[in-house]
Amino acid sequence: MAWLTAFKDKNIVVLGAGMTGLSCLRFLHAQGLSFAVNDSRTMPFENTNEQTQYEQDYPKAQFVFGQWQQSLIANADIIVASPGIDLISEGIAALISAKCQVIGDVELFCLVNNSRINPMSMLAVTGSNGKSTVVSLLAYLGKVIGGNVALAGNIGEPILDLLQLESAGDTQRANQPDTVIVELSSFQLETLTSMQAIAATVLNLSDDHLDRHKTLANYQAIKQSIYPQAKIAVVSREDQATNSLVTAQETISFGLNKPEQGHFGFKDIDNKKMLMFGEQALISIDELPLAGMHNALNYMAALALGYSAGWSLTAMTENLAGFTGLAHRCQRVVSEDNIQWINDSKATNVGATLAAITGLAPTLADSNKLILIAGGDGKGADFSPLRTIFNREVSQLITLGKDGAEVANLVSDAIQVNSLSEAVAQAKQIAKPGDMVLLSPACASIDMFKNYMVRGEQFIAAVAASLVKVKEDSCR
Ligand code: UMA
Ligand code: ADP
Repeated sequence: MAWLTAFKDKNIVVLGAGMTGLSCLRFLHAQGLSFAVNDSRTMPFENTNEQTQYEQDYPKAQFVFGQWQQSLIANADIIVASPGIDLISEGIAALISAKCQVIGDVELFCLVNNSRINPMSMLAVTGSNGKSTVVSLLAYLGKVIGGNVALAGNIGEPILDLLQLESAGDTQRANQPDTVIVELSSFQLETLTSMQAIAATVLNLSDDHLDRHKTLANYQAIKQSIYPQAKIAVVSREDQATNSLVTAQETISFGLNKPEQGHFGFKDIDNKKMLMFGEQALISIDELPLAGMHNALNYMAALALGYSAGWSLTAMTENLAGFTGLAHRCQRVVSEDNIQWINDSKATNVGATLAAITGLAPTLADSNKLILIAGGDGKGADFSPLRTIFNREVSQLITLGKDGAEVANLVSDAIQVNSLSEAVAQAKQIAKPGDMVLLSPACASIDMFKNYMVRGEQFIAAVAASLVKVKEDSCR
């Protein structure tokens, strides 16, 4: 195989020993290749026992931890970089020699996949928001209609793990999926050039990861690089920035207006908002469990991608309602106090919080208030697109975290707190039955929590604790 020849007897360095780095380790080891794994953390493993185990299990791997090792990087012929490592700000880019090939794990997967006799088909999804929802929905649809599909990428499943090749010759394992649905972050797209997807989409574009990509234009260009690597471009009519720049590329669009033939959209029929494919009415939006116009767009993007792969539109539509969504995305928290507590911890950027408020505020009666808990690590984003909607829809803003003060400045009367439990306690004091308390931070969680899931779980726990406290108080 061409790719293996290109990797044999080369100095291969895997940067990062997280999820991605360890999947590279497993893959390169299975190919019988020698390589080094370099991580700037002193102990990327749980403990020294785990490290010793890895050293025993992967004898052809050299583990270098505690710093980026300059000589290793400078002498590398091939670097497989983990997406979370900013090669420029970490000072790594300057060390890399001109002849070195810098790739990511998805690129490595594609090099291998492209060289197979029957490559797995790929459907690729990027965008600032909705990626995980769309890929999960698409994987659900693919499976439920009988396809052999796999889900991989930024969603948390390193894609190389799909290539369970025990030896270089074993390329066609019986259980290999036919179609891989891959969620791609901008970080992964930066090191990807060889994907040959059936279809790809940039779902939407709003400020995110600008601490690394610096400008929105740069971030957009990285996202747009997905299209030349796909046959069909699936684009949003709601957001010009998602359109393909590839001339004469086959395109399927989705949007909230009435669609042209061959595209997805909406039309009011008999007072029902119908999801349409051209003139074909598919299903009423009222019959679908994921609320809000942003989810309506997600439904259409998933259908367009599945349709591109030749999946039956009728079968997909019949099964749309079976997918009930992912945790931490506008998820209702069970409570007995008649307050609507909503966990949208996955809203790690401005666009997601805008979508949450736009979708949820109209569901409140005029007499009920929306209390918003926001703030965290803003990743260099401009929060000003939130100003109008905050002032129009949010009765009380409560902020926390590294950039909490900047978020608080969008309104005149924000309450700033130091912890999520304090935020919940403040909200509890203000909220009346029927009101909504929404955690939709518009920021990443890493300044205060391990990840957005932990933030969401702590929110749920704080809500539960506030209920217990009320019960205790009422017993006194
Ligand atoms: N590392 C260093 N020094 C650094 C940065 C990282 O040594 O300065 C090391 C870390 O110590 C760690 C490793 O690199 O050992 C981590 O690599 P990584 O940050 O690339 O994380 P992985 O564990 O490999 O997970 C990555 C994605 N993480 C990021 O892009 C930050 C995961 O997406 C993805 O699920 C996984 O690969 C599998 O593809 C997470 C994410 O937060 C969910 N993504 C961002 C997002 O969705 O907004 C882009
Ligand atoms: P991603 O994987 O891109 O982060 P998720 O599906 O995990 O996307 O959703 C992240 C956040 O974005 C959640 O708060 C969710 O409610 C919101 N969201 C989902 N789809 C969209 C969309 N199409 N536009 C804007 N926000 C969205």
